Amino acid sequence: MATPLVAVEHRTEPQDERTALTKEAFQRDFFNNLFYILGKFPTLATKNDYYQALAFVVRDRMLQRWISTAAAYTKQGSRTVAYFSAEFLMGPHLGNNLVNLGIHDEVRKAVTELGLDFNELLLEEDEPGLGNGGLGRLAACFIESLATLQIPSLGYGIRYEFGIFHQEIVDGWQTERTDKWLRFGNPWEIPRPEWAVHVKLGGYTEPYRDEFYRHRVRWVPDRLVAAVPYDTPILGYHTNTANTLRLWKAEAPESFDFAVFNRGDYYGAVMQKVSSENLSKVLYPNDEQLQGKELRLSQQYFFVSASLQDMFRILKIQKIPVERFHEKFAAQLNDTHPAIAVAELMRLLIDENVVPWEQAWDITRRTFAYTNHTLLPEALECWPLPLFAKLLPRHLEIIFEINARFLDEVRIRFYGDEERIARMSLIDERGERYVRMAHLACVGSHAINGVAELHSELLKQDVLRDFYELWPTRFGNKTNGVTPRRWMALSNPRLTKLVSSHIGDEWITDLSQLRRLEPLAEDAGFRQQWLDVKRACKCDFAAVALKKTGITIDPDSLFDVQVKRIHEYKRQHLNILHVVALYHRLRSNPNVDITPRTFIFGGKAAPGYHIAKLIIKLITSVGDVVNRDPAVRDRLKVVFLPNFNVKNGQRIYPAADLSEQVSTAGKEASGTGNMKFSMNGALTIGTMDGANIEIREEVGAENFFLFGLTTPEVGALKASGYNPANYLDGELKEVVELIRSGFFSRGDAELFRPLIDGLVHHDPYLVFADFDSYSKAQQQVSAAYQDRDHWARMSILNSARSGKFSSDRTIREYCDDIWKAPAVPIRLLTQEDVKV
Ligand code: H2P
Repeated sequence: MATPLVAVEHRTEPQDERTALTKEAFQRDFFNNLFYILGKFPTLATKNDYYQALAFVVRDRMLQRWISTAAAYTKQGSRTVAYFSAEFLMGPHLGNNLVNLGIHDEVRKAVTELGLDFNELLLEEDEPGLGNGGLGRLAACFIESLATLQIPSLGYGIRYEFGIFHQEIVDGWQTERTDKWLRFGNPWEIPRPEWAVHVKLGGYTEPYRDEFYRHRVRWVPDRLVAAVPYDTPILGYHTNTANTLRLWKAEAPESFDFAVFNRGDYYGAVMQKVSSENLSKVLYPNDEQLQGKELRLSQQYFFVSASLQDMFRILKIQKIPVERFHEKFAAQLNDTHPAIAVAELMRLLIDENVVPWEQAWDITRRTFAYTNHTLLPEALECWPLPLFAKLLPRHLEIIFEINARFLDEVRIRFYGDEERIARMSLIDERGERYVRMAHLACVGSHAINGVAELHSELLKQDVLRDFYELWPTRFGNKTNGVTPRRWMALSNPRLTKLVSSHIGDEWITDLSQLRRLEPLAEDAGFRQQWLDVKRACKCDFAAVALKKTGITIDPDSLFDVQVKRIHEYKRQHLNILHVVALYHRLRSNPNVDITPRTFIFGGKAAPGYHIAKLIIKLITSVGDVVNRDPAVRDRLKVVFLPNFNVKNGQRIYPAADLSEQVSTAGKEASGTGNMKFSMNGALTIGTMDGANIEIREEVGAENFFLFGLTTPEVGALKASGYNPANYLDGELKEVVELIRSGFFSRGDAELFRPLIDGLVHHDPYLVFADFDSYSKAQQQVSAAYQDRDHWARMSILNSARSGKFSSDRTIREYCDDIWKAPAVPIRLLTQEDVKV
């Protein structure tokens, strides 16, 4: 009998040769994979080969769950959540799958016994960076929670060949490199070409009569693209559920046009292939001007159409009539990127399944729900009408019809209010005409939500006010959350061990149990252990920072961290102005007593967003001066960690003492990094914005450093005619002058001028107005950090009270209030069960 390698108490179901994990089986399979899948032997094998050999061992153990899950759903015709998202920022799979299978530590041991470095193998995985930031990462947390809660679900998105660019810092500037994540293959996905579908584009429409003499419309496209699904199993934590992330790759329907080739035009013959494949080639970075980007709209339609066609295929297999589409599926629109789904489902029902308009509309509305993620007006998608008409002529007709019927409803409700009709129309008719995707999403959904309390309120009062007045009951809030499996269990094993040794490990699936740590905050021994864990994480991060930036940082200094997309509303410039203020204080009075701090920044700027890139340059330039200045005596350090992504995040959150959440009030919809920090015991310095408000409510005002104007105060100040120059005195003035003088740019007084002049003359995000309040709050932080014991207490309480911010809680709310999707427990099948 082979010795069992793994204690898998949660496995109550049968296992066989392939799925049980004994040490012998592990080693056998590992080398089998190296030989038979990768075709390598140890002398030639690279680290990546070993990573892949390991990944395939793990994948084998997942497939039994995946097949069992699919079989159960198919048999039972289970109600299924379809999560539509143009982004899934998954992060590396291997570590997470090991944690969720419950075999992480055992596999680590087995790998180490083979003489290999387990951590090095984990780092070999090129993470699928198929998202920009919070929105894509939220989708990833959600599908993991759905699986953990055993809710049947499918994530639908795009398999971008190149994900978010890889950021390098060259001479202090961001430079973008193509993200070639598929270079060495992807062991986690299984292509399903047998389920490929065709997506139409362009062309024209024409009326016709079918064989029953019914009026119908035919769409004659001028292009067809094949959409091929690539499936990735998504494991629940310690459950048998393995759901599916289905990402679409674009291909030419015929990879080679023989007619053209025979005419001797080789290049022309492959052109179609090239142009089709472009559709899933690259992820668009945020904050790029997209209005006229035909390829982006094509991408959105491509994945939405493929996904809806796939859902019809599933209905057919399960013998569910199309009229019951909305009973089988609850589809969530993650922002407006997939909003075209409203028109596409209508088209599929009416044109392809001959469902009458009223019934089709009823099905459509009952199927979709829409989540808004931003209040910034420039981020609300609008497509120029001519572009839309050219690419999606049939959808435009359908949208016009939806709009006509919708505006009739508005007219009756709000008699004589023509302005309201113009505001609410799906078509923006002021000047050049646009299709308003947020309006389409609202009209086509039975539920609309924001992602934190304040954000959901502001949607009702501001951006979507007219829709709220029309349908108040459709609006709700679902405060974001993050998965504790990746963001604690996997990324912070030390803390996980400490916590579990005191309160058991149920908190991993019921985060509210962390509350049981509260009494331990009063236990001096526990506080010391807590600080020891934090220090060890800081040492780990210091090693990473040294390796990636060459900068040595002191693990005993306060780690003050801001990691997120670089954007003016997120105000990384407020943070760096404060760093300059501290530096200035130090230089003006070398004996000043300051709490040693390491300022850590990370985040990508959209390649075309010049001011954001200049903010990065300012951070790195300040760092260059401060880090080298002997007068500072290492009391301040500034690190810009390049290429912030999931992998780097996993090392940063556990190491942070202070979490910077400093957006202008009313601008950050929620934030999710704020939650990851707090869970891992960092204290927050933040404004009354997004989920910060709820974090503060949970952890207690005394464990949170609040500053800045509130949303109403921001509104009032702007209404009264904000003049940033009025705030330019005292320390702020000196700081601005120092930057202006060229001190941080080798005497070049021009370099930062666009940034500084922008602040002095416009400052749309009220950096100057909040500077003083921020600086005072930072002084409180410094003072508080001096009392390490008290800091430990606050840190423990932050973590203990972060239970609300588990994505399990968020997903439960979506399931109860919107999706009405019950859990379906899975019984594991063996190969015997599924033999033909
Ligand atoms: C966005 C919002 C965040 C929100 C996240 C998820 C678009 O993410 O701005 O406030 O938490 O969606 O709902 P991000 O800025 O990180 O790209």
